Amino acid sequence: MEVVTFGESMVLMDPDRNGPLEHVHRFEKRMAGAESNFAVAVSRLGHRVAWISRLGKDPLGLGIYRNLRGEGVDVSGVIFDDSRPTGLYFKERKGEGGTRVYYYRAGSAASALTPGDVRPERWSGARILFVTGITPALSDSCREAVFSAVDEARNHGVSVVFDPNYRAKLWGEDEAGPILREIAAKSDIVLPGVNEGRLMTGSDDPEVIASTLVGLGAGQVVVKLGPEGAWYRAGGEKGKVKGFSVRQVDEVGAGDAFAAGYVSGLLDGLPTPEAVRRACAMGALAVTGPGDYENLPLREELERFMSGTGK
Ligand code: KDG
Repeated sequence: MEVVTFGESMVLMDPDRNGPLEHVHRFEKRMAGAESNFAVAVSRLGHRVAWISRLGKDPLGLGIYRNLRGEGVDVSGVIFDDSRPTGLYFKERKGEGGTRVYYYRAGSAASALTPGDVRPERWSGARILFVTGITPALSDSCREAVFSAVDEARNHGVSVVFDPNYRAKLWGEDEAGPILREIAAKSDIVLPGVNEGRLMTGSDDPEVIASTLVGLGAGQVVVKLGPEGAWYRAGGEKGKVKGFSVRQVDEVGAGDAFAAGYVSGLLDGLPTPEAVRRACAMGALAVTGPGDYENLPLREELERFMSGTGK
């Protein structure tokens, strides 16, 4: 397995119209979860990826499991829990691709993940471990699982890629800031947005965010700037890469796609600015349609988009 990730996936209830949820009556059932979105993206780009989690032993959990297996993601490390449900989340559409989320995930199967579930023998041979700042917000045992996996990865020479993915509905900034900073300091690659950068460093300036995180111990930092592109710092190299302009339909999932693009660029041995450009293209494509992972491209589609010959 080249890439390993773990975290919570949920069923997403996606409304058929914009506006306050109390007036929406029809929803489409979809799949969501930052790490599984990432895993699908990596798999569609042609790399081997394993996703580890706990799912409820219920139809929602089985649907997620089958869906990911159908996407070519290795799900052999998934544990079904018959005492806790699969998590659920509702999206509210605010127009122009903007969203608000409502979680029904407290006490979910995934929130009972433990360090022992992410056993290193499962991922021997892996080059990358991808973790997000959502998992440590879910429960104490999830937080322990993240720290122990990061330490194990480092001991085994596996590069740790960290997307802070701050979710205000799960925890407050005072609690999240120090934890996210601690994980970032142990990571080889950190992929914050500007808000997450501010949370971890106190600065809104991408260059300062990157240099502060590197000063704390992070290897490389790529700060996401949305449609404007990204600012990177890797070794002695730094600079800005221009983004891609698309019509945004649903903003959720862009960061996961970005991370997958960057990781796939690294696995393919691309120079940093080109890996960042691929990451930006992935982020752009992810927002062009509804759903958190559905619009992720196959490698040929990504190449066509990046060469300007179509989506
Ligand atoms: O990055 C997208 C995810 O945030 C979404 O799919 C759901 O994992 C999710 C979360 O916790 O918000």
